[in-house]
Amino acid sequence: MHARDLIGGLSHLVGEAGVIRDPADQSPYLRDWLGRYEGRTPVVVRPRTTTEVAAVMRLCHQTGTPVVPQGGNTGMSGGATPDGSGAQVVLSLSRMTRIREVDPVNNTLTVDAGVLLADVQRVAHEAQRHFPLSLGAEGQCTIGGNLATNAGGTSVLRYGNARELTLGLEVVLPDGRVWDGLRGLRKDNAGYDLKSLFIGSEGTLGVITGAVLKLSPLAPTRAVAWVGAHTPAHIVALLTHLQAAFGQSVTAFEMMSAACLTIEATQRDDAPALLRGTHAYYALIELADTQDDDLAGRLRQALAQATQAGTIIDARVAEDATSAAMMWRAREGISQAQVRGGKTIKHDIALPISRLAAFIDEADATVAARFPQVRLINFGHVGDGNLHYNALLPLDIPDDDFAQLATAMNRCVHDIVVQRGGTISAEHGVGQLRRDALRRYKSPVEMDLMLMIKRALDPNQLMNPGKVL
Ligand code: FAD
Ligand code: 2HG
Ligand code: ZN
Repeated sequence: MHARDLIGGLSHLVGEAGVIRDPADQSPYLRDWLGRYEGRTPVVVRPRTTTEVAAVMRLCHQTGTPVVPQGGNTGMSGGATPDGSGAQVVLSLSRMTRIREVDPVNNTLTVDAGVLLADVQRVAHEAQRHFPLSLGAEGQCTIGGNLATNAGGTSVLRYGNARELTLGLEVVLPDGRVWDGLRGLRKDNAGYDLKSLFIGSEGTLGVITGAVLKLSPLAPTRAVAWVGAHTPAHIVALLTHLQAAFGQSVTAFEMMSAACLTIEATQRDDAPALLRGTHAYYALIELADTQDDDLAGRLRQALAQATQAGTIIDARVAEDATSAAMMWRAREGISQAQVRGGKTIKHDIALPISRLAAFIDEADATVAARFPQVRLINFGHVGDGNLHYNALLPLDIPDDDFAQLATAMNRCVHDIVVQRGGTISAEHGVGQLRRDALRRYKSPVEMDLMLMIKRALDPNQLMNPGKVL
């Protein structure tokens, strides 16, 4: 089908307001958040309902048109960016923003896929409930994108990742059929777990149009602390100490190396909440509970014990909500600071928590020897064994040199991760960034199983081609 006829057909299905034809208006949909990938499209199509998504997918199926689903376009692996062919339609869910049902008795919230994560959190809160998925991009990313990438974030330690927070799904299949799996059930073993298959499939198997999300009770008492330590091994020891003392109340446990805070040191406004001295590593800890039995005081005591025992060097418990927010800002600003500070080589890895410290020792030494020109920016969700073991290079490094260095460094770091029983993709997805690495590290059996699933669900290879597999 000629592109003009395709665009006409799509506009007939979703209305003129639902198609973006003008290249200037399309541009925010064609470049990823990190500015690493840029593609082309004949049209960005923005349906408002599942019925419209189904009609779009039917037309694309009939015409052999490839489709790239997109939510808030905050992904970090290039998964939502079309390629340069100009043949792939971008299917944006951003106009599907309906809250379908709040069920406080079942503790569930049913939403369209295009609802922003921050809006899901807000609606849950208005119902006196908590939706615990939390990440730096929550004001821009959509629940559909969160599920498609099986997003993690800062409270996985206590509540699990996006998959564990989802009870039901609605998915439009590549041929336009709708699978209505919007069940709010906590037990459902009737057949294969299709929901889990679509979650984390990064738009390569179908379009997620709706979800039933699991809510938790509010845990209004919070205690937040900022800690300095000599090494990652000490930070891990602190995690064990706090989990023994506070159990499930340990909600977030994040680590960052000193370099993470110095990327844009001159622009910092959070310094008053952090520690006075500088330390090689820091941890940000959040405890949360349903009742107030001096959580902050008990945390202060536990941290004093850890200081006395030599596990950490210094600690500060936030005195109020403002200092707690400053501590979180210091942590969550790292991604944006990297974008401003240079070109970043990303590693989104996970290892068993017991092996994290030894991994960092080996990787730091190897990187220093082989890639002395990079500046390591190592931070992440230590409570989940997940590190963003990134490297920063000057903004003016030529693209070819950067690409060569990134390939060599990715290979070096991933080899160490895999040798130590870890994964090369923890929470950001594979997208196009880690597609080759996936092939390198997955066994032939695992690759074969994934390709069989892909062929069964998307025999014409129209769903997000070039991503994941
Ligand atoms: P997009 O970027 O639009 O898409 C991501 C992938 O999902 C693509 O493959 C796309 O094709 C697919 N997709 C999107 N919507 C659908 C749909 N409805 N159906 C099928 N496929 C779909 N991620 C974490 O896990 N943890 C973090 O802590 C975290 N912090 C971040 C902080 C910042 C500042 C930024 C910019 C990003 C962060 N991310 C993090 C990455 C990103 O925000 C998440 O991966 C998020 O879940 C992506 O949602 P999105 O709506 O922006 O998806
Ligand atoms: C975070 O944990 C995000 O802040 C982004 O997952 C990580 O910038 C990154 O690599
Ligand atoms: Zn992260």
